[in-house]
Amino acid sequence: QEYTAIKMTVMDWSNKAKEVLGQVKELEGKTVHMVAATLRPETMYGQTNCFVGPDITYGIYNVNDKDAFLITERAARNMAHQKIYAQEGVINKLAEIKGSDIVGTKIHAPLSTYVHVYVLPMETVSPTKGTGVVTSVPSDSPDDFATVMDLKKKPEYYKIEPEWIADYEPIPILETPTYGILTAPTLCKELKINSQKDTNQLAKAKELAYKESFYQGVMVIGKYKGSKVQDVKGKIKDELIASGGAFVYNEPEGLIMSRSG
Ligand code: ZZB
Repeated sequence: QEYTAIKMTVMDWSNKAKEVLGQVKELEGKTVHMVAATLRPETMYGQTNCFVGPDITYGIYNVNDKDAFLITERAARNMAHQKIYAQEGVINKLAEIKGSDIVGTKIHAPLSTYVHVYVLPMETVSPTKGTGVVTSVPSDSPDDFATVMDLKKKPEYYKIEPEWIADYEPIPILETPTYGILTAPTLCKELKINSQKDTNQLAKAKELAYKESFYQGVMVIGKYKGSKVQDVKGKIKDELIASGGAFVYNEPEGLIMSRSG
């Protein structure tokens, strides 16, 4: 699986992260990027937050003299063999931190309409897919919209400050004949999805959204406004990479056992 890896740069750590990382000498002067794997680079205009799994342990890995990536250990190992680090094959973990401790960190997400956004918790983040860090586009991803709804309804339960999400409304990115300008909210309503826990309905919604957006979608924002998604998806990805906001990340095809089956 080939993903576009989006670099979301840390602007201000949460209080808890400051406590945990404050003593780590190796991080002094380093820029840390939370890296999210996506299949939808054309939707990056609509990023309203970033998700981590609250119970997942992340590492902060050295990339070069200036930069470090916050990702899972598994992703760090995969990246070591993809000409991403200054030293090919070398994994250098500078620190470790739990997802719940990162929640509330302020980041800059490339292309997002919002100047900065916050890191929030999502219960359904898979530790074995992508980087374990997920960028959130509630306009076009049903999982993201459902989770954002949960967070807005029960901020205390999820241990977040309401203002980390309250002012970050979904932004129309593309229009389709079937679902209009807000594909994910429309699908969640039609399929009666009320929470991130509605996993069966969410899988169905995701499938429908992927198909309709790719084959029928037309951009309603950015420099390619008015163009078909199919025609500009690759260009938006290439430009994100050229600007230093993203890179290509390849995920190996699972285990040998599952491959032979
Ligand atoms: C932004 C985005 C915008 C995404 C969208 C989807 C959609 P798939 O299809 O199952 O291979 N993702 C990435 N890593 C994880 C993870 N560890 N745990 C949970 N979700 C993860 O999944 C690829 C998509 O799943 C990625 O693309 C990412 O969300 C999320 F408008 O990035 B996406 C209809 C979907 N729309």
